Amino acid sequence: MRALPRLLAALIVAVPLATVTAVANAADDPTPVTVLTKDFEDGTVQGFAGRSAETLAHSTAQAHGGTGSLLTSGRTATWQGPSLDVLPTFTKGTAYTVSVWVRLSTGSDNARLSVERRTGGVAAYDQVVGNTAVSSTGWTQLTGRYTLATDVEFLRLYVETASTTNPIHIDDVTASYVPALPIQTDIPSVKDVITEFPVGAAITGAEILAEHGQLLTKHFDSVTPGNALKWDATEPAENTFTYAQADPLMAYAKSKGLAVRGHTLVWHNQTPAWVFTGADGQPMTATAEDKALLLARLENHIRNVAAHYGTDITVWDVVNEVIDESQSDGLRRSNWFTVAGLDYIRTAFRVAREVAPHAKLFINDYNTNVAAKRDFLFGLVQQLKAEGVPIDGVGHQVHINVNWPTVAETKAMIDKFVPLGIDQQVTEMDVSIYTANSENFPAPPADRLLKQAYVYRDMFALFRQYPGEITSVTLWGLADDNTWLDTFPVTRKDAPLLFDTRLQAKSAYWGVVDPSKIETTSSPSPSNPTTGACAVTYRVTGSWTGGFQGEVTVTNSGGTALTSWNAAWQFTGGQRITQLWGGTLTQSGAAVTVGNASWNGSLAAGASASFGFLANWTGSNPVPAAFSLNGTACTVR
Ligand code: 9MR
Repeated sequence: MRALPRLLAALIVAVPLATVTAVANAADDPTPVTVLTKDFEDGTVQGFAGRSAETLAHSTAQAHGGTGSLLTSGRTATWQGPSLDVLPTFTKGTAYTVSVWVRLSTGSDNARLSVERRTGGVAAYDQVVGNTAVSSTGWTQLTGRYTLATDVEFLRLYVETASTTNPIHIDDVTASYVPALPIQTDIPSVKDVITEFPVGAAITGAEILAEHGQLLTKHFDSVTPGNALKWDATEPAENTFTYAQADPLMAYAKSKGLAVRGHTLVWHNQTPAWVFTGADGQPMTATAEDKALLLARLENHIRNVAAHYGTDITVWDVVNEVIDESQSDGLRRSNWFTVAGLDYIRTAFRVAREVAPHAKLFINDYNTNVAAKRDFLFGLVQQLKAEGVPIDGVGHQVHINVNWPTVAETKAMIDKFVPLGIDQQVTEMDVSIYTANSENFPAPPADRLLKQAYVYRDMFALFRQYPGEITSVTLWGLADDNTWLDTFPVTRKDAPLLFDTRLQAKSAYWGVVDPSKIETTSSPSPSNPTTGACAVTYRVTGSWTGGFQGEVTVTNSGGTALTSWNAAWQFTGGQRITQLWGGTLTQSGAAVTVGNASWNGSLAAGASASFGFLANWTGSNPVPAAFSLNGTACTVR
């Protein structure tokens, strides 16, 4: 059965690379389209209103840009603040970058930017930017991304605070989006190339829409709802079960023939506080009474959630992250464990098997490549299986980075569990481009993307050596535009997946699909001859508060043709490039280096190449004084 798909895969992989890169670059105009601008320069509140009985007024006491801002006073609760109807402005499935400048009239606090949406009269609240320190001494920008995933009849953007009700100034509110690129349809589908096991992606609400849905169904065999099946989403109040988040994902998966990994029935995170509150209203402790109540709640939860989806969910992460290798017995001191000991795990598997006898039942954890953690997990699974607890498999999350762990450690992780004769699945794989919390790249550096491609190549090659043991591999996200690593362990843009923020295949994708293409999809190219002479034109083609667009033309005015080039300059005003086209970007502090793109590296004597970019600035935006091309100083025109 396997030989044929492999042969087909080999044929499909033989697509010439030129076609591939051409598609990625053709329609690539990343100029954002601005759909909302509120500058409060016309003396009005520009359509803003309160969320309750607050007073909104135009103000000239403070202004971020120009002379006016919007002041919201008379707040009697922290959730009250300026709000704007964005129902006519936001379209379902489009990812908006939203920005609001905030300043308090007195004191300091944390502010949040959120969206309230209502469907059928039921309200839900989406956080766009979490708690951010704000004060009366300066302006703070709250900026984040928001994608509406559902049909709504009410949609309002609002600012609130965490603890005080001091008046709030806001100014320069904007929302913009970068038009979606079509997905590449002429590259091999990951699922056709990897035939040893199904390959999946974790998804959130909006990832079944438009281009995201197309990317998902082109490349993947299965999905894991990233948050929609967790306890806080499915049973927010005792015995009140809601499937509003998961049902649309499940229906989509079913209609497209995607398998579903159920994640997760029991976890210490994203579990509402009521679960661990005793009948007396106090936090549960290790009493017989509390334990009985907790296990009854657990049983009721699993009976309802697992039964709701029946045979549509073929694999469940029954318990998640129960190991803590810093404990002498290796068991996480969660509320579950403190109140119920190991019985919570025993109960969870027993009930899950009863309600979902068709499903494979998994124990899932991260850092299972760390020897101490791996060995504790092994010991626990061995013990529970000996007791007859129905564990079918171990889930390795595989949240790793470009430097860690080694393939050998990962191999040891898999080998360890082979003697148990159980399934193993890679459940949440991603490969961060960061190797330290202190790093923060404005754009993924080429060398990190290359390393990442090798990691994906090597890890998939390893997994494919275990077709009998590894029964699926799931990536924790679809593309770099939506990854949990953007806010963990610190807030910064990460790029840990196979497709970039515009859903185009990265070198990481080629690492999985056809490693021979990695080098050719990564630039700048290694050969980098110096040039005799050069000229540079630098133009700011558009500028707005906090941002600008630039265009650079480099000319080879030496006598020798170049096969690749590298332009470099310093941004002395703290400007940061956020997107670049027509080249490959590395920015480290003030130092910017742009290498050629795959199609414009050849520069005959006298020939020019251009690239463009979007950047952020604050304070001032000085034009760089000097440029070099392949290390040679250039004339600035
Ligand atoms: O991807 C999930 C993210 O959106 C949530 O904010 C986060 C918080 O609990 O959980 C993420 O998923 C986690 C998964 O459920 C279990 N392993 C670690 C994942 C990343 O935190």
